[in-house]
Amino acid sequence: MRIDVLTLFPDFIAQAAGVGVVGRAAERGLITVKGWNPRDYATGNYRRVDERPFGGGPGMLMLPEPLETCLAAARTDGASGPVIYLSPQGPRFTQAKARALAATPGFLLLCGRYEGVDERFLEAHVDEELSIGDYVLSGGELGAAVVIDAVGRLLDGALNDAASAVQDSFEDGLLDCPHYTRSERLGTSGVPDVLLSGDHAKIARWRRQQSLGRTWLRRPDLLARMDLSRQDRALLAEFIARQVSSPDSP
Ligand code: 9WO
Repeated sequence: MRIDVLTLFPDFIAQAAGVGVVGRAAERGLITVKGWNPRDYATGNYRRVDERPFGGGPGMLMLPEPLETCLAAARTDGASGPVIYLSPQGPRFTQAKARALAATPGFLLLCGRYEGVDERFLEAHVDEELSIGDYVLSGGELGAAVVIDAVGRLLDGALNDAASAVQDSFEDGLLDCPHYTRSERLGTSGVPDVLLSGDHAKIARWRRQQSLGRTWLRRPDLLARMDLSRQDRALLAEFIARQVSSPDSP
């Protein structure tokens, strides 16, 4: 997969995509993340990339010309796929969207700065908008880093253990179960007995029940849209019954 990022801060993107699971995926040749700086395509002695808005008001906008030349350079270099603009105006970026993007050969991410991008550039060149949440940042780079991380770790071979991707929070629409380390200092105190039992079927059942229960407690909106199996409904019913009889147990 190839991801090309149009940004005034390509170093930030390179850093974010260079560590951890995604960094390793890049070393393995599974993903290439390339930054493109509109500043490098700006003209004039000052290489300006910003300009004042028509209609007045505070702040500056990103000039369309350097963005257009920059995008053309990325395309000539082989960048392919849709141009995605990170902005709070877009539909929410979700795990489902991460899966969909991970199944494509690549895409481009446009990171805005200042008060935004000239609308005519967006109309002409942007295929999709994505928001990572309802807050205003100082630029799209953190959003781009989130998308690259969520997508990159889903690529085949990115995770050392394929099972860990399946176990993840959200991969099956549920929240994660609690985890306990084999800590020398803490020992086994406070660790649920079932995890020390060695009974793997029982452990799997407990984890599934915790996932269902936590989702019910913390994100009932997620459960409402799901279609649980009979077994899952039974596990959840048992969790809820226990919750009612001892509401303060974990
Ligand atoms: C609007 C605005 C109005 C008055 C004064 C300052 C202002 N800044 C902005 C604004 O929305 N700035 C954006 C900063 C311009 C485009 C890039 N920026 C951005 C992207 N902020 N937050 C995001 C973002 C991206 C993805 N998901 C969530 C937030």
